[in-house]
Amino acid sequence: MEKEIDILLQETLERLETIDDAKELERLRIEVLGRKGTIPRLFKQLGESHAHERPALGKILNKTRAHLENAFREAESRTKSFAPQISTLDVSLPGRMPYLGHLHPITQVGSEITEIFQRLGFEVVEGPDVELDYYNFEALNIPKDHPARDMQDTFYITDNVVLRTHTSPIQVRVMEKQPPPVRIIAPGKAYRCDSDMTHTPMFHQVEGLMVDRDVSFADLKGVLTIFVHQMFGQDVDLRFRPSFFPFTEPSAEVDILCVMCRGEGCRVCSETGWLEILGSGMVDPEVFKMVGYDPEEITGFAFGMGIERIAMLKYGINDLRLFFENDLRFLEQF
Ligand code: 2NL
Repeated sequence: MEKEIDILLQETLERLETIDDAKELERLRIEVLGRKGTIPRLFKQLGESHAHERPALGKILNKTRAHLENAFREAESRTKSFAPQISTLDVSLPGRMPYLGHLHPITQVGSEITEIFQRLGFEVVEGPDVELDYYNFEALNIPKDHPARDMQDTFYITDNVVLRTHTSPIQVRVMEKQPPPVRIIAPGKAYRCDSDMTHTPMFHQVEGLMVDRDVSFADLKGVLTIFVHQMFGQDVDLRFRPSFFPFTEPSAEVDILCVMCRGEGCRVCSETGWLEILGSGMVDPEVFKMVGYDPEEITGFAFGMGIERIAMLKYGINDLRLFFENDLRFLEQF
């Protein structure tokens, strides 16, 4: 029996050395130390042995059991530290693609708009977001008591400094600096103290201006028709509808046939069949006088549009706030 105990010990220790899997280790532990395992069987056998050799054999068996329990504990801690790495790391798995960023949809649509006008000979100009009251209002024939200057609409920095409420002051500064001809496009941020479903305190605008001798309303219609067809498609119907702005006379707003219902009338176009996309008009003589141009010699047209609005119509987006939340699930679609 002593021989049998020794063989069990040696064999078990050898098998333990080759095991690195926790399940296999547990199987061996049950086989040797478990309730119906080899060690308990040997203890039972001990009871049947001769009384004179029982104390010595009992001592050996106890020592062997303690030795094996120790060896199993050691093997267990070894499988714990190796096994997870061996079983979960698959070196053949393809790597994860790095996320590629791109321009914001408002930046993309803004560029698309300015590129159309650049191809027609317009030059891109920029200017300060913080403007003098003079360039934002006064020079554009917006008098001191005009509703557009209301504290509710304009962010005032001081009495005569504001956050520009449109990008027109960029164009006033250009006209003040250089004589006609002028053919410019002015993209940028604009600010209004307004926030609801369809307004954000900061939005993006593109304005355009063409000034020379003999620029007519026909030129305005020609240029803006080309723009609408390049932006929304050659087959899109448009109309020029009389309107009013303090800085243009006459003024016209441009509508396109509703992209949702094709003129039938729906919720998007408030049952009119048409969608307003921009405002325009012939530059008011008062504006020319302010920048030192002679209204008897010089004429011109100007227009302005909100980039968010154009982007919403082009992509069928119904909530303006999506552009400002920076949720990648939205932005990734552009
Ligand atoms: C709109 C309407 C418009 C202009 C902007 C302009 C600029 C100068 C002189 C005269 Cl320097 N006019 N800009 C003219 C008509 C309409 O914008 O609905 N914008 C979002």
